[in-house]
Amino acid sequence: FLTFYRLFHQCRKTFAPLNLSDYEAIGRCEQEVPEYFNFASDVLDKWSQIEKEPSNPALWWINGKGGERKWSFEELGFESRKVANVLSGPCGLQRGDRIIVILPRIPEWWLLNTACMRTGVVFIPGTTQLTAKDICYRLLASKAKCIVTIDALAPAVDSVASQCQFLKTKLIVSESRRAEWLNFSDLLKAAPAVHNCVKTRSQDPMTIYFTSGTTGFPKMVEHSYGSFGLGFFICGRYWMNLTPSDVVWSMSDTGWIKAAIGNVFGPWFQGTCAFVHAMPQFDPKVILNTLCRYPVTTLCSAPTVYRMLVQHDLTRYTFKTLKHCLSGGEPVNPEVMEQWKSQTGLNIYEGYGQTEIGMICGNMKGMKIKPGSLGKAAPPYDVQIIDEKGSVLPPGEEGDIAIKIDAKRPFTFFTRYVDDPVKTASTIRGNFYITGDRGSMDEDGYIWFMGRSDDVIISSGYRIGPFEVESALIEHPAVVESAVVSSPDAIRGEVVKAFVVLSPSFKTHDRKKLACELQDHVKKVTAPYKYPRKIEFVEQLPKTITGKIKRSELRNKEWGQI
Ligand code: BCO
Repeated sequence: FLTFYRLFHQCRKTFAPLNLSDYEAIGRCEQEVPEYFNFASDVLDKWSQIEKEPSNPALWWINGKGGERKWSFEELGFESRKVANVLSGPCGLQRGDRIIVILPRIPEWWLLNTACMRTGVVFIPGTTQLTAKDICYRLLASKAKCIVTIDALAPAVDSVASQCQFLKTKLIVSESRRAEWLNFSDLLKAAPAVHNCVKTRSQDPMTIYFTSGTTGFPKMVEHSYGSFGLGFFICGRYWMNLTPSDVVWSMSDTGWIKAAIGNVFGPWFQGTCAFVHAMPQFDPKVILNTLCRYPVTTLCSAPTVYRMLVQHDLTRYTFKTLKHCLSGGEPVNPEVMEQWKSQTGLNIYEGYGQTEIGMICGNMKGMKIKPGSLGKAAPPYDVQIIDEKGSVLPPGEEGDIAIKIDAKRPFTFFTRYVDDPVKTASTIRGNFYITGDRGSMDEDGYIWFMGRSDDVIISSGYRIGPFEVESALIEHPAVVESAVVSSPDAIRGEVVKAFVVLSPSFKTHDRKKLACELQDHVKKVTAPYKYPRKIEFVEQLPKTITGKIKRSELRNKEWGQI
């Protein structure tokens, strides 16, 4: 059937306009966003009809143990149409339904992502570090009808499934069968190959990310077909500097927007190969050896990864084809850029953005890099530094990093925090969207990051809400109360630090052992990346007159500002 299918597509190749200059004009807001847009049918299927030279695959996946899969755009189309039929057939999903996909870096994640676009099912990715409690919260908050995961996480899902009244279907990606779960590969084998992609409006919801804030549990950031698909064109072309002959390796976990930028929309808009290493455990040597063995031209990673890589003697490695390096998710220090450059000859081009708004600043290829700066505003954004009244500040003055929105929101913005209009509205001050980050702009328009204006912790590129960690800690009998703040760290930029007040019966316990016990406890209750890497036991916490914990006082002490 595949041979027939290929022949059929071969015949269609000449009728395949993919007008990238239109998408560029839309990305720059020089052309209206089309009423209808679907990345699968308007971009991926168009690439599959174009004779590309060189014929790089669309997806190149390896697992480091000999496992490898390479799919052309055509094969990606073929497989993802079958997955679309799995979703709308046996999984019983309809357009607008929501699906939670918690998968490691395996090819099925890319198929499901694409299949959701084809069916109009709203894709909600999650990191595999999520615990049963995190999963339960996400299932209830999103009202997802289906969840997809692997063997390792199926017991966690089963342990909470009975509490999740909206959940109808569990789909497992596994070699073995599990009771009450549909098996992905069984269904894929039986699925028909023909599927008509739904026609989606640019404003239709496409994906939801759970993202942490200062208060409460993670909020649902909703993106549309326009904001997500069209929104990443400029980023892929100018920041990532991608062409059809490039091979980009973006290391992000599949649960974060960075995976969408670096592994899906950024590369695939430009016809570029997305290279993926399964890498279940982070290992700098594996990264360095992979760069020596595979023709990766573009590397995209969190600064923490670069910090870990420069601990090694990089001159011992000869990277096969690497020519462009990118970082994002947290600030990269000038020293690390310097070390990377002196050992590899390559610059690191920093990009800055958020789950809500994609990439808003960047060091585009060819631009002068000012180490330590986030670069300049990226089209279509007008980024400014403003004061608390919403007035633009002059160069050099510290204020809120904000985006001018004028009459209408940039089309690249998230549509809303689902079920939270108050929170959605709170991001706007006058004519500006407030990022929650503080910074300044220099005379040349470069933005300099200073820190968060709230209590959110950015550690190793993760956005961590202190409330989530404090809520996990309080579940331990030793903890009376705690305050969680950021603390400086040479490798991770900042780490989570918990100030803990112990209950009387635990005061005589071995503090070192107790700290480890609390760390393990947090890793079990919530996603382990949030665990407090530093713990200090205190008699009491600083509080306001109304009893509110003064996290800022503790944070300032950590960062030496008191
Ligand atoms: O460091 P530890 O060993 O003490 O702890 C680690 C893990 O060992 C532990 N853990 C993981 N799974 C566990 C577990 N413990 C118990 N049970 C389990 N099942 O938890 C800790 C997790 O920390 P980690 O994820 O930082 O691990 P690691 O191996 O040090 O990874 C380093 C990085 C740099 C690869 C990782 O931190 C990372 O991927 N960071 C980047 C995050 C990212 O992509 N952020 C971008 C978000 S999108 C965005 O910012 C918008 C931009 C437009």
